[in-house]
Amino acid sequence: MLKNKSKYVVAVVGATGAVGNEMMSVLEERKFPVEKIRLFASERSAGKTLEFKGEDIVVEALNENSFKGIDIALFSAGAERSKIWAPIAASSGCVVVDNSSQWRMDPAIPLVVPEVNAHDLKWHKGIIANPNCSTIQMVVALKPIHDAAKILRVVVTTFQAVSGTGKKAMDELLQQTTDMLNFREVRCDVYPHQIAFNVLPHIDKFLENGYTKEEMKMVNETQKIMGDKSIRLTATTVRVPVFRGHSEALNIETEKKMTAREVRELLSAAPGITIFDAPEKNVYPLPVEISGKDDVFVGRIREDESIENGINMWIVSDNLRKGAALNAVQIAEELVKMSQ
Ligand code: NAP
Ligand code: 12T
Repeated sequence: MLKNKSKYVVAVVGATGAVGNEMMSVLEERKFPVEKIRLFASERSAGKTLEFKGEDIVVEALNENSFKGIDIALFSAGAERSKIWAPIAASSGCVVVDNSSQWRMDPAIPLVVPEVNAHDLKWHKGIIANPNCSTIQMVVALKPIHDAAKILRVVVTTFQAVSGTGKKAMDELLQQTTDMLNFREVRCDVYPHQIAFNVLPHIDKFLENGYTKEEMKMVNETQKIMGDKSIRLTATTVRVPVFRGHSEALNIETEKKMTAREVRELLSAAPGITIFDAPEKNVYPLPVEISGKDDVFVGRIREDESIENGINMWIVSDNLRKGAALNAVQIAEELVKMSQ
């Protein structure tokens, strides 16, 4: 449990990465009560400095004693690191908010999107899992609809930015794009195929059932966060040559009929959602427009005319903000509220 303090010692594990860097910005912007920040990354980065609130902070490598005196640790250094270090941190009395996939489906660990299931924070035992980026933005939009009309089934297709994979993937998209424009040969290191000027129906590893891990994360994490195993969901996750911002096309079937107008009104009053839905003015959410913003943006809301009770919509959010760093900091903010 987090102690009641006016300021906290906060660690960012994976501080040199795409998500870790964003975590530092979000902590600073939202004026999280930081007494002291400690930054961790691999041994390769130990000794480097990163700026937090105008001050240069030295990056450290992890060791068994690293977490002594730390109140909250935001982890974003990959599942293998979380597997080893999150339990060590938790046993030093530190509360861990973990961004990796390591603990998400562990029944003893809450998986939280504050707009949806902040109540699950009550039963944490030192580690809280932050969901997958594609799941987070989707459940923010699904929750109000589920409460109003009970969702029976969701069919989702994602269009995911390369920043979801990390810094190296952003460099690869930039490099391949410049190589293509200069008639040079393209090299592929991060993805199995060229991502520049291409679309890859493949995110994370393939599983026995023909789906990717990313697709199955969307199924399993949605049921856990919404606390409802009866929601049926099927996903196709696709990588597109976009730097920041995941887009998703959703088809939602509900028990109770909702008109497009009712859904628009419901979502515009819901926390964390902004509606961009004026097709007559070419207004709909776009990754380049919402990059760096906090909300989940929803547009193209319309009835599915092929079934009785169906809604189609388009949702876009910044995968490094709400999809990762912002959601983690919001969880930490909830923990602070609960401790007071
Ligand atoms: P990234 O840009 O590649 O950064 C990886 C970070 O991990 C770097 O700070 C790296 O440090 C650090 N690291 C690597 N090996 C380490 C080690 N042995 N010990 C300590 N630190 C180590 O990746 P990213 O996009 O920020 O993602 C990082 C994590 O966040 C992954 O677990 C990923 O699954 C998760 N993630 C979650 C979501 C989500 O859906 N919520 C979204 C994106 C990412 P160096 O710079 O020293 O190598
Ligand atoms: N492979 O947090 O490549 O489970 O975009 C998030 C993003 C895993 C995760 C990606 C990934 C995760 C990606």
